[in-house]
Amino acid sequence: MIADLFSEQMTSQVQLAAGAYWLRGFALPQADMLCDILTQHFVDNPPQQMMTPMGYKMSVRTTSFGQFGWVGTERGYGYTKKNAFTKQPWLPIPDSFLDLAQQAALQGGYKDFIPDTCLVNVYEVGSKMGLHQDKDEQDFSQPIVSVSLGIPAIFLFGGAKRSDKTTKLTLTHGDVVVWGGASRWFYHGVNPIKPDQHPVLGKVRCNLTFRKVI
Ligand code: MD6
Ligand code: FE
Repeated sequence: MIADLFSEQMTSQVQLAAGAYWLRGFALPQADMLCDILTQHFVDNPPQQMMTPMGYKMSVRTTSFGQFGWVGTERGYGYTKKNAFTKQPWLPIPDSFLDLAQQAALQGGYKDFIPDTCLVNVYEVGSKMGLHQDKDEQDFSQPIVSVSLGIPAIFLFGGAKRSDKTTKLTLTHGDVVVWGGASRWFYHGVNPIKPDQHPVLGKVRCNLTFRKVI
């Protein structure tokens, strides 16, 4: 009974905009398992600091699963079929990750979400991501599903214009944000991560972002 009450408190759904939802605690039941798989993945596919088109190194470190992996270079952002670090194709998205992404999309009203990429971002204290739109994909009919693990982050969710007001959400271990439809192109970003400690991941935040590229 106490456990039930507790888990109810940890899960709630907040609408952020048309087609955008914050699913608090949605991934909590699977969160530790996700962390285990990630930790294994990092051994052979170590997260790398990507570049911005302006020639700066991003503060987050990135790796991927799926048919496509997200890359940032001085020539721009995009997707590649191979990991430039290992020269090998990216490993398939684990079924447990796919199930979670699909369930979260469904909760946001998006049916038949079959992502072909899972971007993994590793944030250390001070890592951040400036306000941007996700527009490196070809299929904008599909939503973005973002899963937070580890220490908290302040996530900024804005509107269609960079200058639109942003909502600040504190995302914690197991939170999921889904956005698509009218909000598929909405600006978003992550404030510099503050020092904290998570029992499983330690001093880092990991973020999984599922998308359909083609
Ligand atoms: C996050 N990441 O790591 C959010 N978008 O919490 C992103 O919004 C993102 O890492 C486009 C391309 C790469 C990203
Ligand atoms: Fe993004």
